[in-house]
Parts: sequence; structure tokens; C-alpha cells
Amino acid sequence: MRSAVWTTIASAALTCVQALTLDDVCTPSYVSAHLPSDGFYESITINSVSVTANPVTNVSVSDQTFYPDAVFDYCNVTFTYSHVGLNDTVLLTYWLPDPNKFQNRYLSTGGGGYAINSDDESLPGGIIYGAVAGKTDGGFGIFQHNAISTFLVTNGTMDWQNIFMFGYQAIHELGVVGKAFTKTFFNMTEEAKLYSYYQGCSEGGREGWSQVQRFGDEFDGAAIGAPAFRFAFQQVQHLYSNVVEQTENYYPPPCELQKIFNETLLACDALDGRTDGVVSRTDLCSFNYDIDAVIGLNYYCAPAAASAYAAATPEQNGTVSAEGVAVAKKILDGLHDTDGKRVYFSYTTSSSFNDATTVWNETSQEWELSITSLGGSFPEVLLNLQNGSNLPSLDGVTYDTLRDWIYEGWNRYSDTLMTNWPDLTPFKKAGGKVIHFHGESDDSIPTASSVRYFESVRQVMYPGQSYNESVEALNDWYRLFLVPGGAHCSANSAEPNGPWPQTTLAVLIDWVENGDEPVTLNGTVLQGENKGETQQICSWPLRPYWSGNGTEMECQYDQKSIDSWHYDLDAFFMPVY
Ligand SMILES: *[C@@H]1O[C@H](CO)[C@@H](O)[C@H](O)[C@H]1NC(C)=O
Ligand SMILES: *[C@@H]1O[C@H](CO)[C@@H](O)[C@H](O)[C@H]1NC(C)=O
Ligand SMILES: *[C@@H]1O[C@H](CO)[C@@H](O)[C@H](O)[C@H]1NC(C)=O
Ligand SMILES: *[C@@H]1O[C@H](CO)[C@@H](O)[C@H](O)[C@H]1NC(C)=O
Ligand SMILES: *[C@@H]1O[C@H](CO)[C@@H](O)[C@H](O)[C@H]1NC(C)=O
Ligand SMILES: *[C@@H]1O[C@H](CO)[C@@H](O)[C@H](O)[C@H]1NC(C)=O
Ligand SMILES: *[C@@H]1O[C@H](CO)[C@@H](O)[C@H](O)[C@H]1NC(C)=O
Ligand SMILES: *[C@@H]1O[C@H](CO)[C@@H](O)[C@H](O)[C@H]1NC(C)=O
Ligand SMILES: *[C@@H]1O[C@H](CO)[C@@H](O)[C@H](O)[C@H]1NC(C)=O
Ligand SMILES: *[C@@H]1O[C@H](CO)[C@@H](O)[C@H](O)[C@H]1NC(C)=O
Ligand SMILES: *[C@@H]1O[C@H](CO)[C@@H](O)[C@H](O)[C@H]1NC(C)=O
Ligand SMILES: *[C@@H]1O[C@H](CO)[C@@H](O)[C@H](O)[C@H]1NC(C)=O
Ligand SMILES: [Ca+2]
Repeated sequence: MRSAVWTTIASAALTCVQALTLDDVCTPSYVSAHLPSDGFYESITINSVSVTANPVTNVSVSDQTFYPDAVFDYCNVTFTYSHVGLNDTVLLTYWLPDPNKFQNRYLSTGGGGYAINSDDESLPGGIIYGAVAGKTDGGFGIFQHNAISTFLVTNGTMDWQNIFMFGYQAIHELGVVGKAFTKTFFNMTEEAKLYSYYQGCSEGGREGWSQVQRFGDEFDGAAIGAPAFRFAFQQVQHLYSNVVEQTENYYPPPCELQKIFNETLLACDALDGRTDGVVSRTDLCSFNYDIDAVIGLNYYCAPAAASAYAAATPEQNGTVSAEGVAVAKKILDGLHDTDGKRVYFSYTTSSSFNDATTVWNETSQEWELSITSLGGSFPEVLLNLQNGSNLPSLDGVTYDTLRDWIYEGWNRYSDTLMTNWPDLTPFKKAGGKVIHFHGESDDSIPTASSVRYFESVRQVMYPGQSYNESVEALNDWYRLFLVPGGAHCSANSAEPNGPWPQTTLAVLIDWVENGDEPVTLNGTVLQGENKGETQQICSWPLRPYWSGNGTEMECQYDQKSIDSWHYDLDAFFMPVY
């Protein structure tokens, strides 16, 4: 029989454990004593002397893209590890919640562009749900480092270790170390369930898929936005608008393209059943609207001073030309080779023509080609092996050159950067869940790129089943959501009334831990007069339509619309997943 004394001691001990504060555990000595033990992961050694730890309190975040407003405390921990035999140094950062707020969760986060992390921007997304949140520098040097400048040992010689780390290995090690560290830090038993998640967009979305495709049991759930995953296609595609301008020999003033874009939004807004400034149905827009209608309309833009991101522009006052519309149409049509075969697809009709931005030459008083560096750096560094930040020129570059660059990059990086492996059987078997979303007005990664991957996974994993059967089976664990009006990895200032899936990690946690399947994805209006309004986002292939004069949003099955998102990339013999 248990004595009253023992009960008292036991409950005192319990109280004591619960009263443990951040300050008690957020010290270098506590962290050093709770690092994963040596040999927990073959081939890496944690450098225990590198540990730093400091509590950070009363942090408040608001108006963020991937998590709601919050106030929180955390323990800021960093340490490094090396690969056995390589003498390299990879820096990890983990934010750990207060022991009383920890909810047996771990979150890995990713980066954007050629950066492998998002500095401190993504980590609060884990802390506010009681998760330890981690990021890595991939061994490339400092956080926010543009990794592409580390991809060569010297001009002409690849640094394959860095490419391999960027491709998938660094994010994998972040998760493996992070999960083991979380368990020891919080004294979890071997058997206790630690839920593990991933959240990232753009390059961070590619990083998420790189794990789901290779390491079936690394994450219980992944929230992935607009992934830059069909890498060679994606990067070279950025140059397509420039090559259209060069081929057509017309360099539109930015204001002319902005006018075409503005008129498209106006003309296509109501086609989705609601006049709200949001083009929720870009498919209906491309069926029903011809941008020829803009030819002859006046455009005007006031002069603008140079900013950190753009050169100065003069006053622009003119009328939309047939040449300008021809350039815009060719861009929207997507890349074809000179035999007329399709190489890739483009942005939706409601996306801005960002890649086509020209630059004003003061001397010649003319608009000139401005090579987009996101596009140009790929052939310059990863194909030509020159350690630059862009191609020096596009002289002699044709549509066929772009096709050949894609092919070369696809072939060369198929096991590192091309992140579109379509068979996700190990992840599915391990019970993983993916929420994949993509803005329908994304001007940096074509929305159709995500649709193509979803459909590839469906076809590869559910052969012989009808379309509806296979979609239903896939949706048990992988869902794709196209966000009406959404821009590239953010809400869109040009379509402020559209929803944005700000709470996706919460929805994912609910799916993984409670089995609540997201039949629609929770969206929030993040700006403008309707800020804070909740709207649901349809699960592909269902398409949004507002009935009842714009009062009731329905998710409809529309075969013609679905078909319009599928492209035959017949410029290649190889299947493009
Ligand atoms: C937390 O920060 C807010 C301002 O962001 C301040 O008003 C408040 O007093 C702070 N609370 C504590 C406990 O420091
Ligand atoms: C977290 O720790 C690192 C390494 O000590 C430090 O550079 C960084 O400023 C810290 N961040 C905060 C918010 O304390
Ligand atoms: C490892 O790198 C350190 C500096 O980062 C250097 O001092 C040391 O000599 C290197 N060791 C080997 C075996 O290359
Ligand atoms: C590549 O260029 C970057 C600057 O953009 C520089 O930091 C780096 O050392 C260069 N690498 C090589 C191998 O030349
Ligand atoms: C883990 O257990 C140790 C030893 O009992 C204790 O000192 C420490 O406070 C515990 N940490 C947490 C987070 O519970
Ligand atoms: C396009 O619309 C935006 C938002 O209404 C406006 O600020 C901009 O001036 C317009 N641009 C042109 C060229 O009409
Ligand atoms: C643009 O040019 C037209 C004709 O050249 C002129 O009538 C109009 O006032 C100009 N608009 C502005 C805002 O300067
Ligand atoms: C600007 O135009 C002048 C005159 O045509 C030309 O010599 C110069 O190369 C141009 N500058 C750039 C940066 O293209
Ligand atoms: C490597 O290539 C870049 C880009 O072409 C060039 O700027 C740099 O000078 C080259 N470095 C060396 C050492 O030749
Ligand atoms: C597929 O399902 C949709 C409803 O989601 C339905 O409207 C459509 O008719 C179905 N197609 C077939 C071929 O059964
Ligand atoms: C859905 O978003 C609204 C804000 O628009 C938020 O209040 C609610 O908590 C979210 N629901 C989930 C499940 O994330
Ligand atoms: C439909 O909604 C618009 C506002 O969106 C309103 O102006 C119009 O009167 C409504 N029409 C009907 C028939 O209710
Ligand atoms: Ca609308």
C-alpha cells in the first residue's frame, strides 16, 4: 500500500517537473549534456564545443505569410557538425519551446532562391505549435548565404559535395539531428511519439519534396508551397520571357506589360462568379479572354527612382502596341522549340510579367533586355561552370538553346537538384501526409508545374485506376490546393481579396495527429478591407466557382478546365514527371 508521504513526494516531483522553466534548460551546459550520442547517425560528428544557447522571451510576430500572429519565448540553440573524413563544418540552429509549451513536435524549415534557409523567418511557425524548429546553413558558410556561389571548386570544376548537400543531404541531416536532439533535450523515452513536420515554399518547397521522395519515414507531414522542384526546367524557364523579347525584337516598357496584366485582371475577375478583384479561375480566363482587346489602350506610369531591387524608370505614357501584345501572348503560350514542339509551360494569364521586365538605358533612351539572374545564373554556373551571378549576354540564344539547356541540366542533376521523383511509396507506407499548395497567379514558378507533379504521382502510383478513383486514393495522404489569386509564396497585392493558406501547418498537424482530412484548405485574407476573413481553398482537381451571385463558393468538377492544366511536353522522348 502506498503511503500518503510517497503520494505527496510524487506529486511534489511532478509539480517540480512542470515548473521547469526555459532558463533551467536553456544553457550551453544543459544542451551539451543532451546532444544526441556519438554514432547515432553514421558519418557525422557533432562538435559539442560549438554549442551556444540563450533564452529569448516575449517575441511577437504579426502579419506573417505562413503562421498567425503570436507572442512566444524560445531557447535559441546553435551547434555545428562535421562529416567524418571531410573536415567540413555545418551550422544548425534549433529554436526550442518552453518545456511547458512543448507538444512532442519537431519541424524542419527550408529556404528560397539559392538560400537553404530563410534566416529566422520560418522558425516561429514551429514554436507557436509547441514544436522544436530547425534550420541549417548546409555547410555553405553563413546563414542566408547564396549557395550557388559555393557550387564550384574553381571555374570548370564542380563542388559535388556542396551540390549534394544543397540537393537534399543537408536538409536530411537537419531532420535526423533535430529529431534526436529534441528527444534527448526533453527527456522523451525511446518509445514516445515525436511528430515530425516540414514546412517550406519555393526552394524550401523543393527541399521538402527532396525528403518526402527519398526518406519515407523522416516526416509525418509536410506543408509544401510552390516548389522549385523540376529544377532544370524551372530555372531555364525564367529566361524564356527574355528570349521571347530578343526573338521578337521588341522590348516592352514595363508599364505596357503592367497595363496588359491590369486589364486581364479586370476582364477575368467575374468569370469565377464573383466580382472581387480575384481571378479564381485562370482556366476560364484563358478560354474567354483574348489580350488583343488591349491594343490601342493608353497606359501611364509615373517616373520612379532607383530602389534596392530595380533601376530608375522614366515616365511612361503610351498606347499598348500590337508588338507588346505579341510578346505577352508568346510568353503566356510557353516555351516551344523551332519545330513547334512543347518544351515547358508558362505562368497563368493572371500573373505579372516579372521575368520580362526591361531596363531603361539613359544613353540610348530606349528599353533594353534585362536578363533575369534567377534564370541566367543556372546555365552560367551549373552548365558552363563559370562562378558568376548571371549570363553576360543572351547573344545567339534561341528557343532551341533553352530546350537544350533544360535537357543538359535535367540529365546532369537528375540525382541532386531535379526533385520530381514520382513514386512516393515509402512515404505513403510510413503513413506520411502532404499538403501541397501553389498560388494560381504565381509569376515565378508556373502553377501548372505543381499540377503536373500531382498528376505524375497519381499516374505512377495508381495505374489502371480511373481518374476519380486514383484522385480519391491519392487524396487520402497527398492533397494539392491551387490558391485563388495567390502570388509566389505569398498573398498577392494585385488581388488583395484572395485567401492565403496562412495556417497550413495547423491544418497538417490536425490531419496527422487527429485524422482530420483537409477536404478544403483553410485560407485567410491577409490584406485590404476584408483582412481576417476566412475562405476555403478547393482541393485539386476541383475548381472554385462562386454561385448565388458571388455569395457561395463551390468546389466543382469541370473536365474542360482540368484538361487545360495538362500539357504534352513532346519536345522530349523522356517522360517529364
Ligand atoms: C512583452 O512585449 C510587449 C511589447 O511587445 C510589452 O508591452 C510587454 O510589457 C512585454 N512583456 C514582458 C513580460 O516583458
Ligand atoms: C541565436 O544564437 C546565435 C549564435 O549564438 C546568435 O548569433 C543569434 O544572434 C542568436 N539569436 C537570438 C535572437 O538571440
Ligand atoms: C581541418 O580544417 C581546419 C580549419 O577549418 C584546419 O585547421 C585543419 O588543418 C583541417 N584538417 C585537415 C585534416 O585537413
Ligand atoms: C565565387 O564567387 C563568390 C562571390 O560571388 C566568391 O565568394 C567565391 O569565393 C567564388 N568561388 C570560387 C570558387 O571562385
Ligand atoms: C531531464 O532530466 C534531467 C535529469 O532528471 C533533468 O535535470 C532535466 O531538467 C530534465 N529536462 C526536462 C526538459 O525535463
Ligand atoms: C495597374 O493597377 C494598379 C492597381 O490598381 C495601379 O496602381 C497601376 O497604376 C496600374 N498600372 C497601369 C499601367 O495602369
Ligand atoms: C500622355 O500623353 C498624351 C498624349 O501625348 C497626353 O494627352 C496626356 O496628357 C499624357 N498623360 C499624362 C498623365 O501625362
Ligand atoms: C546604352 O545605350 C548605349 C547607346 O546605344 C550603348 O552604347 C550602351 O551599351 C547601352 N548600355 C547598356 C548597359 O546596354
Ligand atoms: C570565374 O568565372 C567568373 C564568371 O565568368 C569570372 O568573373 C571570374 O573571374 C572567374 N575566375 C577566375 C579565377 O578565372
Ligand atoms: C468524377 O467525380 C466528379 C465529382 O467529383 C463527378 O462530377 C464526375 O462525373 C466523375 N467522373 C466520372 C468519370 O465518374
Ligand atoms: C482558419 O483560419 C482562421 C483565420 O482565417 C483561423 O481563425 C482558424 O483558426 C483557422 N483554422 C485552422 C484549422 O487552422
Ligand atoms: C450581385 O452582387 C453585386 C455585388 O457583388 C450587386 O451589385 C448586385 O446587385 C447583385 N445582383 C443581384 C441580382 O443580387
Ligand atoms: Ca473573382
